[in-house]
Amino acid sequence: MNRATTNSEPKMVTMGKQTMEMGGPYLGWMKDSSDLMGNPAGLRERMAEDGYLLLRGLHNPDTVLRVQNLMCSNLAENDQLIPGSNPADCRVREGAHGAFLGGSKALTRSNEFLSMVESPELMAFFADYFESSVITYDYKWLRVVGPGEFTGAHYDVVYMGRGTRNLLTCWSPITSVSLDRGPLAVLSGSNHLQQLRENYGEMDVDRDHVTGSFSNDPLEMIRLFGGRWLTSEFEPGDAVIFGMYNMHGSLDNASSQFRISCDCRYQRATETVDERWMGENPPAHYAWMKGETVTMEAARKRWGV
Ligand SMILES: O=C(O)CCC(=O)C(=O)O
Repeated sequence: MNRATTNSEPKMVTMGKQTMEMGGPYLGWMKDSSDLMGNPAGLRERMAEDGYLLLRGLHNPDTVLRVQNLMCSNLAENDQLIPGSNPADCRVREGAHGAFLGGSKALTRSNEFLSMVESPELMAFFADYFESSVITYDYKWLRVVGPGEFTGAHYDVVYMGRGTRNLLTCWSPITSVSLDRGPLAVLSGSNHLQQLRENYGEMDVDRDHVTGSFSNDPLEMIRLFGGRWLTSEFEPGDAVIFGMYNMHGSLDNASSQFRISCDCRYQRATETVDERWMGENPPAHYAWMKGETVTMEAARKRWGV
């Protein structure tokens, strides 16, 4: 079930400032795979087909709400919200912007946050999925996305591909995310683009000094690769899990509220890890966007895409 408002007016949204109609040729709903929870073989099969799993209530919503509370209080204390407004509404103060809080120790190492993204239930879910003991990267990606902001289309492998490629991203909303509040979007069929895996998908942003997003133009992506963008509305507790070769980004945050979400990584404990994301002080990206950088446009010319 998707949580769209159902009225007869076509719902128009934007991604990278390009307008698309919800349910039209370029944008549709993600498939809900929640009915497969408890059936790891079914989940793996769905993942192999679709490249993503939308799972409602994967996290305990109360645990997520505690993180929401922490984040909203932090935004209020830092004068990012409209004075006097309810912090839980995340109403953005004039002139305030979103922030990437990946690696922030105060937030991502807090008990509240770790109780959500390293909960015994979540680790057990991944252990069942992988049929193995599992680990999660110590570094956590935490995003506060402001009005007008969005994420361009990319494969995660270009940012974290030095260990096993059998690494999963778990994207989790911390606030409610309506269609207007910049939800995650995936490009259907993008997990089956063999050639793209072999050129773009072999890139490493720190080694190659290349900007990471393949494109900020969602319609160009469809012209090049076919498929449709798929998205959903989300509530705390929901998650979307996908692999390293799933093209994704987000719709524009067209609301006046921050969208808060996190994306964390899980893999078999027995496989190699990308050391940039491990340890008490993960090195993280050490060369990306530093010094001379090759534009994605130039890299794409070289690959002929
Ligand atoms: O939340 C977003 O805007 C982007 C998320 C993302 O790129 C990821 O989960 O890998």
